[in-house]
Amino acid sequence: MKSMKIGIVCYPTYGGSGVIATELGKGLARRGHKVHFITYRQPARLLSFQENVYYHEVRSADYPLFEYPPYDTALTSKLVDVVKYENLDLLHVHYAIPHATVAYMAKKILLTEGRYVPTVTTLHGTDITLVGSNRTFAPVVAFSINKSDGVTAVSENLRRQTYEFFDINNDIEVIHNFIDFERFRKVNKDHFKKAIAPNGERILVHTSNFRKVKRVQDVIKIFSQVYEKIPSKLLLIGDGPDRQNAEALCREMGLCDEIRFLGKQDAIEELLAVSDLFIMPSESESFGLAALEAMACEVPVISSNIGGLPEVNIHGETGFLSEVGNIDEMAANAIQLLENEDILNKFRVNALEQARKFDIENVLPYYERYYEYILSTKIYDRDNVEV
Ligand code: GMT
Repeated sequence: MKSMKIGIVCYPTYGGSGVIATELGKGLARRGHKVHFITYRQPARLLSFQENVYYHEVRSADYPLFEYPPYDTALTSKLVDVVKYENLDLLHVHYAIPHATVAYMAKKILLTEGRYVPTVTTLHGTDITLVGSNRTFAPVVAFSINKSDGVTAVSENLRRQTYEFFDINNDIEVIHNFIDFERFRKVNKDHFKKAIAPNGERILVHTSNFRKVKRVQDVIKIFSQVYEKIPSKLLLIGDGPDRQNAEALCREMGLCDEIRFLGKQDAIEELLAVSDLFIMPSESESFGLAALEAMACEVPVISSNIGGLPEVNIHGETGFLSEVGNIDEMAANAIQLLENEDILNKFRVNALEQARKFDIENVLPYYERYYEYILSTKIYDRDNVEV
């Protein structure tokens, strides 16, 4: 396959879309493509040197007149620059807002100079389900999706929802989230286990950005029911707006000694490696990358039956799914699994087997073929303007 020069635009934060974008870029670079990341801060998973990886920082202008620094304008200018001077073949933007819109603008500017660059937008979830469907953004989101040369969604469910919420006349290809087994696999971390659960207690775990949509309080309430029946500990990994409320609930329930708030952690896989059960009671979840990470480390999942989660977590095989907010059922399912070592082990094996379907090594060629297809279609200008 011919090596390509690909620009990747993403949020550099700990969120799932940034993680997927960064790992995708690193994976493509390993396969010989030149990958240029363009964003406002070095992405969390891009801190060490890698062959074929480049990073371009976007700096927003600061001026007393601007109450809100015009990031979109700065990003557009940077994209025009990088496409021109690094001679990029394609721009792949992650998260529709504002990236798909900015990519369209950059493409149009470049067209005025006779330079064509196709754009691919990957929809990750909240850009459609929470933010995108907001009236303020909706017309711009729909327009930008329609003007992208290629559009991918991270689950069948997200694809369906995008067509339901917006007036979309573009094809949407489903390319699921993926996992790197080099990193996410069960490793022996017995010393961690002894420190966290000194008396052989079961370990339950939840990782998220502690936003309302993650329903972290439900995690604590589920744990409280499990704890009544089974000696256990709960690890809460991540940070965000709901952490204070979660801490207050732990105090109210008298569970402070059993629940540990670990904050943001880099080596999540080491904590997953000692965990018995992953809890994801989200209100909305386009895919549930955190659940996949757990499954790759042989941890079964108790989750809500929402969004793309049923495409990842198979009910009665890799874990259990319940309606959002059905804490009693989630707790009962958790207890059923944790009580029986044989069943738990069976679910562990199934979780790993299911996770293998999302191996990054299989997904990378999929993206390459998709890029090649987009490059070969060459719709120079979706507005039908002569160039
Ligand atoms: O989960 C979050 O709130 C972060 C968010 C993001 O865009 O960074 O994650 C979304 O994208 C992930 C990667 O594609 C998906 O695995 C998550 O399910 C999705 N989150 C939601 O839909 C709530």
